[in-house]
Amino acid sequence: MRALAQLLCATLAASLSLSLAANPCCSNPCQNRGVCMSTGFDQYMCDCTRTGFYGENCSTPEFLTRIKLFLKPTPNTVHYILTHFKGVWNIVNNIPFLRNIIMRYVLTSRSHLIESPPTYNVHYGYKSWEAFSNLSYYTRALPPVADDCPTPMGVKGKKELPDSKEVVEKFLLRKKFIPDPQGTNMMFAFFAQHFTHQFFKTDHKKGPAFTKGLGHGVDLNHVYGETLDRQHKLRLFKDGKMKSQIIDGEVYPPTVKDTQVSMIYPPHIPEHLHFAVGHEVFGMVPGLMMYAIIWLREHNRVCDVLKQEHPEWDDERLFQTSRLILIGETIKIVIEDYVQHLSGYNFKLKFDPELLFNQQFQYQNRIASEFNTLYHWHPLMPDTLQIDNQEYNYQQFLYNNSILLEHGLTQFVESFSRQRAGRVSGGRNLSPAIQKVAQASIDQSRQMKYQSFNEYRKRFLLKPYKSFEELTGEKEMAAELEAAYGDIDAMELYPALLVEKPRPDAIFGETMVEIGAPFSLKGLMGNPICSPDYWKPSTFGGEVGFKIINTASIQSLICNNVKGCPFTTFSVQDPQLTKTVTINASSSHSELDDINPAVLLKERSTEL
Ligand code: ACD
Repeated sequence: MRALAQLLCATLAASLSLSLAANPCCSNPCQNRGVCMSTGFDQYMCDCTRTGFYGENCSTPEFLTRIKLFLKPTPNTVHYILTHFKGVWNIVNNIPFLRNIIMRYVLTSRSHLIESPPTYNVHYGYKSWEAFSNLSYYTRALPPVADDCPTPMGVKGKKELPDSKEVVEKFLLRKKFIPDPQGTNMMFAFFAQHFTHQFFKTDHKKGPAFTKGLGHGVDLNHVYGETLDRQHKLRLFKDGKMKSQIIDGEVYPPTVKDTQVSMIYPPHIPEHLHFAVGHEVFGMVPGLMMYAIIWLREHNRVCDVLKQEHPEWDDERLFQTSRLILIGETIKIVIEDYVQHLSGYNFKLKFDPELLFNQQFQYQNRIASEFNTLYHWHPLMPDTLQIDNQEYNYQQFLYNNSILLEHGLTQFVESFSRQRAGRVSGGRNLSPAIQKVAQASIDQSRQMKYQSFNEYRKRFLLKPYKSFEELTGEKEMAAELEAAYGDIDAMELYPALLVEKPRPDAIFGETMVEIGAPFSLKGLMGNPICSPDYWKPSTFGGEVGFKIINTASIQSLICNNVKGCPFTTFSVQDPQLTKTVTINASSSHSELDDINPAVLLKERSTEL
């Protein structure tokens, strides 16, 4: 009897110790992007294949790697060079050969950091056919922390993470609005929100790790609808055009009643203001509806241009070709205006798919969860919106399409171009009106088992921070963060991105750019229209369509579609420059086609 009891105890102890033995990969032993694989319950091996490193933990550099590491400047040095020496960059920008070499380097060095084809997702921390083929998951840059790890971040930090509400209140909430030193304006903020809603489309019914955006990139589903059914409801089926209505002589989207397209509007909004567009949430924010209207007008304008060139084409071909042109315009604007603005570089970025034609590059993309989380740039939002000298708080602004009709698009563009957005990194700049969104980002990151901020830094070739002070660049928040998290290696990705010390006079800290840029450039250039078989005039209806893409800018988009061609950029300008000068308000949109924004700016600045 006694012997039996002893045997039982021994078996129990053995099985207990087995189940308690931590998964050896929890401590992230493999360095330099080596892959950790458990071998038995308490052993692991690191797969260092093609990392340029070897050894048990892939920590010894090969000879060539050693030389590369020695010669490679730090990201902060590169950033400094790119954001200074304006005179030198002015020369480089004007020598196509040099500009191309540098742009090619930017594109390849960034996109090589993105696995393509994609690898992990929330349920698969190892390669699997399911993770590759199931498009309804967001992919992952790093596998999730395994369920059997001793702490939420693997082995580092406390057993429990600090309360997410407290994290938001202590470190993210705005005390006083901090304007972005790069001068980012609300035209930028709403462009960002509008543009990213085409590929950040979390399927809340399935959970934060899933997306409804099966195109995983710039497919303009937010203009045309995610499904064929929605697209067909929004189309006119004549001359390739989308349905629209005329209000006070201007083009607006059709109503929900006219299209039977589902949109989210609260019951108190009158039916005639239920505008129907590609994305069902765009009725919520008039800034989003403004861009939806502009792109709708642009689509129908491009159809007119194409029809003139191709009277022989049917509705379907005009529609499909216009869509490809608008995708091209979007990518051009995003690289040359939007990313250019964010970067603060004196080097002039260039959208030219040909730069990659002699490189190894996969024309495919999969949106990563971490990219979605990183892009929660809510500190951009000011406390109130100012339109035409009228101030709107969020309650007055949201779901209020009537203000679009009241002020008109010209006034919207002018006002948003003037209003400064908030700085994103540096901490404590989130409007209380949207604090719930930030809290949800933290909660969802935890649900999706994100690895620590420092693991993400390593994944994107950055040195892990050694202390909270190094992360924030100050002492007060650093001490409070240390008390909350216990260990810098247990700091979470999202709050860290928002409290990180910004680069000098910049909107972001180092990590936001060094992680954000690879996802962005891979996503933009991985679009099929950038591939050698697509990137040619015939894809876009000939030279005329190709030219629309190659000359697109945020200014030309506005000029071609908003009455009076109000001046715009993605940053606030000298107020002298931004005064509206109506250039022949009676001009039809197509007459404005050839307006060159550089000339416009020059004309305006000399006029004033
Ligand atoms: C570089 C270029 C400069 C990068 C500067 C800032 C990048 C920071 C965050 C991402 C910025 C923009 C995102 C734009 C587009 C997203 C497109 C996704 C398409 C699926 O140094 O590399």
